[in-house]
Parts: sequence; C-alpha cells; structure tokens
Amino acid sequence: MSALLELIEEARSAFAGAATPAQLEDAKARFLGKSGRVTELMKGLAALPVEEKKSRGAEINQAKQQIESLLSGRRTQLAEAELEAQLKAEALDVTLPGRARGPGGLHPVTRTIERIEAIFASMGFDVADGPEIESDWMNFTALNNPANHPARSMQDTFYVDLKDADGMPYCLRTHTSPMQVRYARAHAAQHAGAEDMPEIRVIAPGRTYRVDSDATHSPMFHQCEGLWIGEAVSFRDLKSVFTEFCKRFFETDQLELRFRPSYFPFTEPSAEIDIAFADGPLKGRWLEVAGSGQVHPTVVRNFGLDPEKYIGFAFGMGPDRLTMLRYGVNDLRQFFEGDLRFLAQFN
Ligand code: 2NL
Repeated sequence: MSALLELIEEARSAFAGAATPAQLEDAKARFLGKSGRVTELMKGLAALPVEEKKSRGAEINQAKQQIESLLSGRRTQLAEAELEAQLKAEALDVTLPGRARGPGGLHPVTRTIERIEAIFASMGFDVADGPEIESDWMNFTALNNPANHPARSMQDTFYVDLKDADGMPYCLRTHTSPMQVRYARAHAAQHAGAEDMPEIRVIAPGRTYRVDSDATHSPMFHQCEGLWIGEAVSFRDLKSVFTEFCKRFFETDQLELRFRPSYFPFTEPSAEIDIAFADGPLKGRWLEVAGSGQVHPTVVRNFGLDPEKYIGFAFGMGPDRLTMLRYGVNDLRQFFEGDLRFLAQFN
C-alpha cells in the first residue's frame, strides 16, 4: 500500500477512535493541523524537482481531500450521537402521573352553614353577614347584657386595642347577635314612620370568638342565630319553624323536640332546645342543639322598635356542633386543624 493510502487509513482509524468532538479535533490537528502529517508532506514538496512537484502535489491533495471528508463524516456522526444522548437525557415521561392539586371541596362546617341558609331561606329568612370586630354596645349592651356580666370580662372575651366613642374597647364578637341588631336597626330605620313595617326575618351565620379551648370548645367557633319580629310572632311560631328546620337539617321526621326553660339576658321567656332521634346511633338521647326565647322588650327597643307593638323570637345554634352530630365527629378541634385526611372525607 502506498504511504498516502496508509496515511488515509491511519486518519480513518484515528477519527473513528475519537469518542468526542474534542478528541476528534485533536486527531484533526495531527493530520491537517499546522504541523500535521499532511501539512508536513506539503512542505516536503519544496525539495522536489519541478516535474515531480506537480504530480506529487496532486496526489497529496487528493489524500488531503479524502482525509477531510473522513473528518467531516465523523463530525456528523459524533454530533448526531451527542444530540441523541442529549434527547435521551432530557426525555420527559409524559405518562407519569402529574403532581397537580386534587379538586378542592367545601369545609364540613361550610356545608352545614349552606344547608342552614337554604332551609331558612325557603321559610322566608334573609341571610345577614357583617363585622367580626364589634363595639361593646352592639355585642353586649344592645342585647341587655348587664354591665358586670362575666361574659364581658377579659377572661371570657377577646378585646382589641381600639376604643369606641364611649371609651369602650372593641371586641371579637362572642355571638352573631350583633349582626342581627345591625340588621334589625337598619330595617327599623328604613321603615321609620311607616304605618306598617314588613316583618324582620333573618339569620346571621358566621365566625364568633370566646376565650375557651378544649375538646368541645374552640376559641374561634361558628354560630348561627335567627330572628323573627312582627306584630304577632309567638313562641308557637318558634316551635314550628325550629321543628321544621331540625327535620330538614337531619333529613328525618323521626325526631322529637323539647323546649327546656332556661335563661338568657336577651330573651324572656327563654328555652334550650333539645332534640332526640327515634332511630339511629343517637336514638333516645336528648341533645341540646340551640338556645331560644321571646326577644326581651329592652332588646326590641334597642332595635329602634316599640316593644308594645313588635314582638318575636330569636334563637342561636352552633353549626360546629350540628356538623359533629350530622357526621358523627367526636372532636371539635379536627374542624380547625386543616388535616386533609379528615377534611377530604366530607367531599
Ligand atoms: C346560644 C344562645 C340564643 C339568642 C341566642 C338573640 C339575638 C337577638 C335578640 C335576642 Cl338579636 N336573642 N339570640 C336568643 C336566645 C338564645 O342562643 O348561645 N345558643 C347556642
């Protein structure tokens, strides 16, 4: 084999042996570089006689072209291999399950409040919503709470560093009654001086706050109060409305209601409402579900209405407790811990 053919074969195997573009460039330098093998041969031409120069030069040139084409062939191969490897390394497995969030759902207590709203709305009650930070007057005084009542103490109520025009500190509302006071006062003002005022029929659901924390008490809890005021709204109406509510809320007619005499400063007479199921896991046990009563004349006056003309009832219940009863939950704190394993069961 001629020396040039051998050189071409050497270049072929050197290029084939280069595993990376950098190694290939090294190999290129050894053959085609400034002091590479081919270049050295070219330099050798100078020493040849003129007649040999031409033919020898043409042979070397041919060999050089072949080596260059081997080089570019190997370059293409390496570039393709590199692209292949990169694509493989960066490949996405589009069949892997994603990490998207699951569908959301309503909190069980929210579901209860929505049920309560729907049932009372069907009986003509409006739904009122308002501030959670209340004045002393709205939260206590308007509701006939005596000035020294323990509910007003620092031990029982959260206060904020803000005082009203009377110098009394604002508090986190301890019940949703102040919202009903707001609603009733706005209603009375709107119809002031009119011959007859439409009845007030409203419920006020929402967050309430008391200094209390154990398995059955949370410092933040929910309440839903109801109010029905007119010219002849009686305790009998309270009984029928609340009985209807309980049957629809618990989805059974198989329950009994008991109005047990009690005391609240804002109602007179007052009663606790107990229910007993005729069936199911709680069968036969009296369960306290609400407080209620005929609205105290002083409270009616604080609504801006004449207690000689307007009378009615109010009640207050705890959606947290109703949710526990309906779903059989035994620790109130689970509602407020945000554990999805618990919450996901309700959706
Ligand atoms: C309770 C107490 C009750 C009321 C709430 C009320 C509201 C107004 C006027 C008069 Cl605006 N009363 N609310 C009345 C009686 C009982 O419930 O904490 N129950 C769980």
